[in-house]
This record gives sequence, structure tokens and C-alpha cells, in this order.
Amino acid sequence: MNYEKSMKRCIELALNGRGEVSPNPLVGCVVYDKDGNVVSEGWHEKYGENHAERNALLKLKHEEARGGTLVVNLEPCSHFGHTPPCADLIIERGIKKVVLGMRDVNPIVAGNGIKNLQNAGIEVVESVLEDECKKLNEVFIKNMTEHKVFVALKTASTLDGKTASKTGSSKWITGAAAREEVRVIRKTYDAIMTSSATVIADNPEMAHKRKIIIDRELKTDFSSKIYQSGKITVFYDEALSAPSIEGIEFIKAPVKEGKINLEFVFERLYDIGIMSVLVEAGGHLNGSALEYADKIYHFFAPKVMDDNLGLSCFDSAEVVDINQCREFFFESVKFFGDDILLTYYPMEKNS
Ligand code: AOF
Ligand code: ZN
Repeated sequence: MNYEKSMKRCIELALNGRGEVSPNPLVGCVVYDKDGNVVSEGWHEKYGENHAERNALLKLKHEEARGGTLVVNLEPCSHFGHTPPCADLIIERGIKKVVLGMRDVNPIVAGNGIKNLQNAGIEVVESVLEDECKKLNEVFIKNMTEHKVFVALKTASTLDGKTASKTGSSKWITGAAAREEVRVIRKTYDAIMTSSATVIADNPEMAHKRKIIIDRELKTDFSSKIYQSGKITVFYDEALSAPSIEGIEFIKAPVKEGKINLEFVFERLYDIGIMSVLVEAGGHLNGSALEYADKIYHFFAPKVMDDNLGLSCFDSAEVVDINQCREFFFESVKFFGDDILLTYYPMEKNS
């Protein structure tokens, strides 16, 4: 049996749960019988419902997996939560070997699932495609280990890093295929965040079930498209008073040097149960959010803009000295039509 190939399949299955399982991790599972044939697959489909292993095993007759192997990207759980422990069900079904990608970082499980399996005489193979498995659950890992929201940032710029004409729209920098990919990326995050500047310049809808708008001066028109769907939270200067508008939650935030304190905002988001957020704004908010970003999706269009017209896509990023540049490492690069998507991570958080 090729463990890596099976683990890749687990990751593929796990991804079916994107947008549905937060704050839980994405988990997929493949079950082999004693002769090495795949007999079942499953994934964690929805928060509060069965875990991946349970979904895969419950499709089988009671003895069908006896002597077989179960492959899963995360250590099987050992606790009674929304469902009984997956490790118990694996033992009960007579699985002989469990192959897993990473240990669970949830302290109530962390190693206990493995111990329970081993105590029952099951062979456990660990760390198969561990890096990929950790990447798959980067949001869950940050939430569990740092108790903070995972911040992703999306921008689209010209080759010279310009995101908009200074006065106007950034809407049409990239083509249709890139914009379609943005919709896919959005779905993987609990919420999207944008700024009053973007709402005013572009009046975008930004389809999502959960939207956060940074509107320090409460200057957006609350009948703009963005406010017409999804659950909405607006952060604004604590010195002002917000109007009362049905369907919009207003939260006061401290202001420093003319800007909403983003650290406060991100802490608040975690407190209200938002585990991950995609910042999609113009150069100003992006520049300020950059120091909190855990991951950046950067679309480049093969275009150049005049310096006097364009605004840098990370406009207020504070770098005073060339030796103090913010550093990143590239993860991947992919074509979408004529544009490319470059995905990168900040150096300091991962080194
Ligand atoms: C697994 N397989 O598919 C998942 C696991 O709220 P509960 O009861 O669903 O428990 C959530 C915790 O269980 C979560 O924090 C993580 O530790 C583990 N999730 N474990 O073996 C799964 N989703
Ligand atoms: Zn479980």
C-alpha cells in the first residue's frame, strides 16, 4: 500500500468540508480491508456531525474492516464531544493498522488517540505527508495553539504592485478566471473583511455569509450592495455613535494615528467565533493588515500602471529602512487565464 497516495486522497476528501466544518479541522479518511482493497471513504462534512473516520466506518458492515488499515490526515480523536471517540470505533471495528498525517493539536486529544489505539494493539504509522497535512489545517492549528483568528489577505495588482488608480476602482485589474478563483478562496474562510474605501470606490457585493467592514468614520452608504446579503459587522471609531440599522452589528474600536486598531479587531473576531478571515481591500487597509497576515494570495495582471495613477497594493506598510523589508517566502504560483496567483507566507511567523 502506498501511504502517501492514500494520504493525498484523504486530503482531497477532507477539502470537501471546506466552508462547512469550522472551527473543526478538515479531515478525510480511507479504509482498506485486510487484503488491501479500498472498501470505504469518508470526510468530516459538517460541524457538529460525524468525524471522517466515523463516516467512513459506518458505511461498512460490522466485520468488513477487521484486519484492515485506516488512513486519516489527523490523529483520531479520543474524547466524547458531539460524537463518541473515533479511536473507540476504530478499535471496535478490528482495524489492525492506522496511518496518520499529523497529531491533533487540540489538547484534549493530543497523543491520547494514538495511545488508545496502541493500547488496543493497533499499529500506528505517523507523519505521512505531515507538511501537507499541516498546511491543510493551518487555520485549525493557529486557532488551537495561539487562540487567534487566521488572517489571510488577497490582493490583485499590476506587475509594479499597483492596485488601483488613486481615485478610483481596482475592480477590473485581473480577468474573469482570477476573479472566479477569488470566489473559491473566499469560501474557505469564515469571513471576509474590507474597508470603507473599497465600499465607496467599487460598491462591490463580495458574496459571503459573513462580512466585516472597517468603517472608522461611518461614511459608507449603508444601502450599498455589500450590506444587502450575509451577516454584517462594522467596526468604527469608538468616539462616534453608530446608527441603528437592522441586520448590521456595529462594534466600537479604538483608533490610533487615524486608523482603527486592527489588533483589537482581530481579537474581537476570534472572540465572536470567527476562526479565519480573508482581507480583501485596497492598498491602505492591506498595508495595515500585512503585519497580521498569516498568508497572502496575490494575483498579478501582466500590466504596468503609471506611478502617478496607481496606489501600492500594500500602501501603508511601514518599512523605514531597506534592510527592514518585510520578508516572505513563496509557496506556489499558478496561472488563471492571463494572470498569475502567487501565494506566499510571512517569513517571521514560519521561521
Ligand atoms: C477526528 N476526525 O473528522 C475531526 C476531528 O466538536 P467535536 O466533537 O466534533 O470535536 C471536535 C474536535 O475533534 C476537534 O477540535 C479536533 O480535535 C477533533 N476533530 N478529529 O479524528 C475528524 N473533525
Ligand atoms: Zn473523531
